[in-house]
Parts: sequence; C-alpha cells; structure tokens
Amino acid sequence: MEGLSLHYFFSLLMVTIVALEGLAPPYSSTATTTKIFQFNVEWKNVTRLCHSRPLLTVNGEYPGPTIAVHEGDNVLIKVTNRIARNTTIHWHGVRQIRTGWADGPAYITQCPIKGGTSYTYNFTVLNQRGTLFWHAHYSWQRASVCGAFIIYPRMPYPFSAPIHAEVPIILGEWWNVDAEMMASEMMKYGSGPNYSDAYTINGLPGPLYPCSVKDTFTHLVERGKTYLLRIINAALSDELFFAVASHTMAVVEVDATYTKPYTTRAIMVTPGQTTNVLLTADQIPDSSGMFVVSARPYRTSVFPFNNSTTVGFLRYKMTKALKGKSLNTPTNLANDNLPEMENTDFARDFFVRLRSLASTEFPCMVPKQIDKRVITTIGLNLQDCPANKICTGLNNKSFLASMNNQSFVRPSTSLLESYYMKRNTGEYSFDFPEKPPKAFNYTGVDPLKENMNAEFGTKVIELEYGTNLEMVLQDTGFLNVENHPIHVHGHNFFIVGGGFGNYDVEKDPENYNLVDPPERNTVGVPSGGWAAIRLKADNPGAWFVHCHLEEHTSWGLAMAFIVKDGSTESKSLLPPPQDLPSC
Ligand SMILES: *[C@@H]1O[C@H](CO)[C@@H](O)[C@H](O)[C@H]1NC(C)=O
Ligand SMILES: *[C@@H]1O[C@H](CO)[C@@H](O)[C@H](O)[C@H]1NC(C)=O
Ligand SMILES: *[C@@H]1O[C@H](CO)[C@@H](O)[C@H](O)[C@H]1NC(C)=O
Ligand SMILES: *[C@@H]1O[C@H](CO)[C@@H](O)[C@H](O)[C@H]1NC(C)=O
Ligand SMILES: *[C@@H]1O[C@H](CO)[C@@H](O)[C@H](O)[C@H]1NC(C)=O
Ligand SMILES: *[C@@H]1O[C@H](CO)[C@@H](O)[C@H](O)[C@H]1NC(C)=O
Ligand SMILES: *[C@@H]1O[C@H](CO)[C@@H](O)[C@H](O)[C@H]1NC(C)=O
Ligand SMILES: *[C@@H]1O[C@H](CO)[C@@H](O)[C@H](O)[C@H]1NC(C)=O
Ligand SMILES: *[C@@H]1O[C@H](CO)[C@@H](O)[C@H](O)[C@H]1NC(C)=O
Ligand SMILES: [Cu+2]
Repeated sequence: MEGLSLHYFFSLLMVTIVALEGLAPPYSSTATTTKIFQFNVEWKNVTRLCHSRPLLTVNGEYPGPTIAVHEGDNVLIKVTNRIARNTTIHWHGVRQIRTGWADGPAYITQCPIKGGTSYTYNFTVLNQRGTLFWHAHYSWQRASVCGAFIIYPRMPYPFSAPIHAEVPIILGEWWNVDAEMMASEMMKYGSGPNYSDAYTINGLPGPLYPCSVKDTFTHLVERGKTYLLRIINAALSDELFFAVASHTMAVVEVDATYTKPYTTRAIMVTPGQTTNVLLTADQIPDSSGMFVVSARPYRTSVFPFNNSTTVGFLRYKMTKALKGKSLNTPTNLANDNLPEMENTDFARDFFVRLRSLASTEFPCMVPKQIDKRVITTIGLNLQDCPANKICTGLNNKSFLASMNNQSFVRPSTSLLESYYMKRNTGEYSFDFPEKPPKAFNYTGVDPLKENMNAEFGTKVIELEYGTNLEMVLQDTGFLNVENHPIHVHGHNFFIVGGGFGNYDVEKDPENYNLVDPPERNTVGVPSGGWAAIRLKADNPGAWFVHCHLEEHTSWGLAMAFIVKDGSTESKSLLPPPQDLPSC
C-alpha cells in the first residue's frame, strides 16, 4: 500500500510538472500495463545518396518505429515476417528475466521466424529505465531493421535540470547495396566486408554526402531550455564520436542505467551502446540559427572504411532577441567538439571517467566477491584456406575472429531449446576454455605471425544460478589491435577495470573500482588493452556474448553462457511459448 500511495503521489506531482513543461509522455504512472505492438518485417523502396533500393524495414519505417513503455510493463510485440527470408528481432539490453525465449538472437534463443509466419515476443521490463534499442538479430539485417526502445521510469529522473523535450538520435550506416547479400559474399570468400556508403543520424546522411542536403537531421530547440538526447549507436561496424558544436553535454545515463553526470565536449559510443545526455541550448547562434550536430568513426582497425562525417543541425527557434536577419543555410559544417578519428586519448578518458550514479535509490550492485574468473582473448584470426575453397582475405586466407581461439559456430537449432529439452546432439559442448589456451604477448606487434588460425566450435560455459562471474576481455594484436564492443545478453555487467597492454592477474585487480563502476550491457574494450567485467548470473537461460561489430560476430567472435535454473520457480526459466518458431 505504501508503495502504491507513493506512486500516486509522484504521479500527481509529475502531472503538474508535465503540464508546466509540456512533457509527454509522463515520467511515471500508477499501474503497469500490457503494451501491444505489431511489427511487420517488409521491404520498402528507400532513396539515399541518389540510390533507390528496396530496404528491409519494420512497418515501412527507416529507422524503425520507437517502442516506448514504462518500467514494469508487460510488452507483447507480434513480429510478422513478410519477406522471403528468415528474420528475428532482439530487444537489445532488455534483461528478459526468465523470458529468454523472447531475447531474439537466431539459433541462440530461437529458430528464425520464417517468411509468412509470426512470433509474439512476450516479456516484462523489470528494474530498468532509460534508452535501449531493438534490432534484427539475423545475418546483417540490423543494418536497417532497428529502432529506439525507451523505458520511462516510475520515479522522476534524478537530473537537476527540468527536461523540455526528449530527442531520440539513432546513429547508423547506409549501404547502397543489400547488407545481407554483402555478408554472405564476405563469408563465402573469407574476405573483408565492403564498408558503408554513409553514416546517418536518424537515417539521414546530411550535407557532406552526395544528393543529401534534403536528407539532413534537424531539430528545433528553444534558447535556455534543456533537452534529453537519447543517443543510440545502431551502426554495424563503427564506434562513433558524437558532438554538438559549441555546446557541452552531460552524460546522465548509459545502456539504461543512470550515471554520475559527466560533462564532456563529445561522447564515444560503440555499436550496441546507448548514451543519454542533457544538453542546454545556452549559446547565441549566428544568423543561420544553426549549430552542427555530427558523428564520425572512432577508428582503431586498419581495415578500409568510409572516412566521412554525418552532419545534422540544432536549429534555435528565433525569438525576438535572436531575430533580425533571415535564415541562411550554414556554410561552416565543422565541429570543433568532434574528436579526430584516431583520438584514442579521448576514447580512453571517456571510458575511465564514466561512473554509476550509485545513489540510495539506484545503488550500484557490483559483486564485491567473485565465484569464477574467466579470462578470454578477443581478436581476429587469419585462417588457412581449405583445399576446396577460394579465399580472398589477406594472403589468400580467410578472415575469422575468436574468443580464446574458439571461433563460434552457430548450431543448426536454438541452443536454448536444445538445452531446455535436454537434447544435446553433440552440436555444442560445455568446455569453453576459461583462460587463453596459449599464453603469449597478446597485444605485441604481430604476435604469432606464422599461425593465426582459430579452432571452430560451439563451446559454452554453464553457470550455477547466482554465480558472481568476472570476465576479463583481452584484445589481441592478430592483424591489428582494435576496440571491440563486447555485448552480453540477458545481464548487465559492471566494468570494474580496464587498461592498455596485457592484463596482469596479480596487479590489475588491486586497481578495480568496486564502488561505482559503470553498469552496461556493452563494453568497448580498449584497443590493444583489456577490460574486466563482473556480473551476477541470476537469469536462467542461454545468453549470447559477442562483439557488436557485425563482421566480427559473423567471423566467430562470440560464445554463450548457460545459466542454470535456481532453487525455486521464480528463479527458473519459463516454459517456451506455444508459437516459438522451430527449425
Ligand atoms: C520498388 O520499386 C520497384 C521498381 O520501381 C518496384 O518494382 C517494386 O515493386 C517496389 N517495391 C516496393 C516494396 O514498393
Ligand atoms: C505472456 O507470458 C506470460 C508469462 O510470463 C503469460 O502468462 C501470458 O499468457 C503470455 N501472454 C501471451 C499473450 O502469450
Ligand atoms: C563489394 O565490393 C567489391 C569491390 O568493389 C564488389 O566487387 C562487390 O560486388 C561488392 N559486394 C557487394 C555485395 O556489393
Ligand atoms: C564514402 O561514400 C561516399 C558515397 O556515399 C563517397 O562519395 C565517398 O567517396 C566515400 N568515401 C570514402 C573515403 O570511401
Ligand atoms: C580522413 O580524411 C581526412 C580529410 O580528407 C584526412 O585528413 C584523414 O587523414 C583521413 N583519415 C583516415 C583515417 O583515413
Ligand atoms: C593468391 O592467389 C592468386 C591466384 O591463385 C595468386 O596469383 C597470388 O599469387 C596469391 N597470392 C598470395 C599472396 O599468395
Ligand atoms: C609486448 O609487446 C609490446 C610491443 O611489441 C612490448 O612493448 C611489450 O613490452 C611486450 N610485453 C611483454 C610482456 O613482453
Ligand atoms: C588456435 O587453434 C589453432 C587450431 O587448432 C592452432 O593451430 C593455434 O595454434 C591456436 N592458437 C592459439 C593462440 O591458441
Ligand atoms: C530459415 O531458417 C530455417 C531454419 O533454420 C532453415 O531451414 C531455412 O533454410 C532458412 N531459410 C532461408 C530462406 O534462409
Ligand atoms: Cu570486434
């Protein structure tokens, strides 16, 4: 009762604030409800950069529709596949407590939704608030099949400034060709991927690309007001810097967990990560009324890429004080706040300075003691070409990637289903190595140059319910050192440490932050370095762990955890839904 009346009080309070600030939707509401969505996966002709092509979409929208729910809501999303290809959708970062069947990665928690069929994702959003996103988790379909997933809190935001409006900003990539076709070509020949033709803000490349002045993101702001920007990196293969010219931003939330406000001129956001920032429109614009908003890659790999910048605008509403001259198109598209593409110092500072809010209402639940430590290398491989194949990677070999030298092979049926039905036909095994099989100077120059082969397998780690796990992710210098964004499904984790060079199991744990480490679902492991993450394995199911650079996942930079049921029903996986697709 007490909780209820408190909610009621807050809802009254919030209604007032809503009325004052013109906010919609409200911060909180008294009752949790069921929110129902219909997603049709379908083709839609879309034109960018003067190229028209059929684009895979949800409901014909690019980027896809926003899902907005409240903390505690039950969410039902019926996905109908209207294409002649398979598909699945992943609700990236949603914890899916006991509902692993609704997580989405193909062949991990479900078989694909075949053309002409439907599957209803059924889950409850528990104890999470902020910005996440959803995306296809089949082949490279997420290139265009993605959208924002917003969870409104039950309690007011813990931010000092009142928010005038909220602005979803989905950073992405546009290809002039079909991304899924490109992926199959790449996998067939072991080659590197073709890179995208443009970076985009909400699907719009902006004025630095051919034919794109009309396709430019623009958001109208009022001078003196504060805005909540919900920034999502939905790009396939690029960590991105994002900044607004002349303005600073305060990071207040990452991956749907609150942070200590952190004021910065720019952010670094990896594929799979989301970042909420507060921005106050406190500058005096020139006669154009515009300030540049831009994003470009944070580049650590030596693979070719499209060296370009996506640009949009914040346009100040011209009040009496600002009016005078007519609106001009801005001629200066530069953004001094945006770091250079190879600015690892900026990326490191951003990594090091993020902290959990760790307040009374939102405590930091980092495991102080651990039950198990897994140390795994993450990196690329160059595989000898099988006799019957043509390989067009470097030196006529195939590009691959691995964790602890295991290049993950997806099983032919869902791992979760096989495990749940106790139907292990030998397609997977429980022996993922818990430390690197061979110790070497991981981040040295061209380590083990002669033999960069990996081993193929579908190896998982089985965890008792409630295990406090530490996982150390160690980048390798095979081919090149690189920032890898590692994403864990079904759990948030705490980034307790990180650094450059090789992880030292004796010395590095002494410097861990066990007080207020950031809580995330995706960590950008420093290029040529390591990161240590901790999580409590309290969600029964089969959970994919993988690099969120799409080409690296395709090459096998992945593994899975299986978390066993706990001692009671409320700690156990629910039975599979009736309409779960079969293989
Ligand atoms: C896309 O355009 C092509 C060529 O104009 C047309 O044949 C096709 O039906 C269109 N597809 C869709 C989904 O509208
Ligand atoms: C959703 O799942 C819950 C169990 O968590 C179940 O009770 C409910 O019937 C399901 N709803 C639908 C529409 O399948
Ligand atoms: C990738 O690029 C190469 C070289 O430009 C081209 O030959 C190939 O057709 C492209 N692949 C796809 C799927 O577009
Ligand atoms: C990036 O793609 C655009 C086409 O969208 C092209 O004009 C430009 O040359 C490309 N840049 C690089 C460095 O490949
Ligand atoms: C990207 O292009 C800019 C300007 O053309 C150039 O100065 C810079 O060196 C390029 N960066 C890379 C990594 O190619
Ligand atoms: C790769 O294969 C081609 C054609 O078989 C051959 O001409 C070339 O020398 C090979 N390159 C290397 C680096 O082995
Ligand atoms: C590893 O290699 C790097 C660069 O090649 C070197 O600076 C470092 O000292 C080496 N570390 C060890 C432990 O040998
Ligand atoms: C990885 O596995 C391959 C194939 O078994 C082996 O040749 C190679 O030495 C291993 N490399 C490392 C670093 O463990
Ligand atoms: C879709 O997935 C099923 C189950 O894995 C598979 O048998 C089928 O070949 C796939 N279809 C296509 C068009 O890829
Ligand atoms: Cu990677």
